[in-house]
Amino acid sequence: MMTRLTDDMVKDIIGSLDGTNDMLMSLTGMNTLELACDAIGMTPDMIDLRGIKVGVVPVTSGKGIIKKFSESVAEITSKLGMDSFVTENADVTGIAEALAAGSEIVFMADDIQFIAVNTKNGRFSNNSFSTAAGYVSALKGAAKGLSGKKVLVLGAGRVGSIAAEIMVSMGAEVTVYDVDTKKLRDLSEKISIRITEDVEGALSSHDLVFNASPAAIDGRHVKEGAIFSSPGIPFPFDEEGLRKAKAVIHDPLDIGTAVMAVQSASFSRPRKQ
Ligand code: 2YH
Repeated sequence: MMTRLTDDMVKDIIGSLDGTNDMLMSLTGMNTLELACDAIGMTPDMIDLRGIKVGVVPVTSGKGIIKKFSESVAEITSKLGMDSFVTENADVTGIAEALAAGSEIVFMADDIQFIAVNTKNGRFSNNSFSTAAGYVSALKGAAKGLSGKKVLVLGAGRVGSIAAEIMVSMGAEVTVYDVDTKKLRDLSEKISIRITEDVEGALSSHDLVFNASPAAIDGRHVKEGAIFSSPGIPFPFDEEGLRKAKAVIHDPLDIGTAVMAVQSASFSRPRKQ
């Protein structure tokens, strides 16, 4: 299932960026920039993001423009030190405008893909990988490492599958749940995971959960003291779940966009040692 942000989810992002930064700092020990770098195996001193020109192009195709989406992407990347702007025009005319202004990175999203193209070399980052990598880093920070740890992944869609793969490569013991058992079996043929069809049992026996599912999480099954890294939208927790969880890492756009920005910049900016 493809999750799409709504006007309502996006309307307060710009005002809440400092709050997300503080939340990440206190829960993971990394701020947004440090987390975004960590997600792609770097540290902030390895890359200079200051002044990189970023054009964000609103896209009208499919379900159309999400109010403040492009403005939020521009603000998230500005906070990382980039020189960002939203094009006045949408679609192809907007892309031409971004290129004519000398943008090194062009962000744009339709209903399926959200990408950040590096115009110096045509390489691009995408939101699914970046969201998975960013939230894995957040979980790793909050759990003080994932190697040898048991992690439950809810949802075997694009983000959940990539996250499972990254965490397996980090040496975590990954169990995946999805309502669609075919998706589960397909994934287990590709990477070394356990699969479960018992979401309640899995939730109540895991301290670490990566939630990449759009489904609600019933607080009755949440394990006391569990840590959730939860890119899934809409926000899935009830009061009981929030009370029992030690930490819930969630934001609608910042983490994935910040990782996209740093990764796309890394395609053209040299990595300092
Ligand atoms: O939210 C989305 C898609 N679900 C992409 C998800 C990728 N993981 N797209 C945003 C659409 C933005 C709109 N076209 C605009 O305002 O430009």
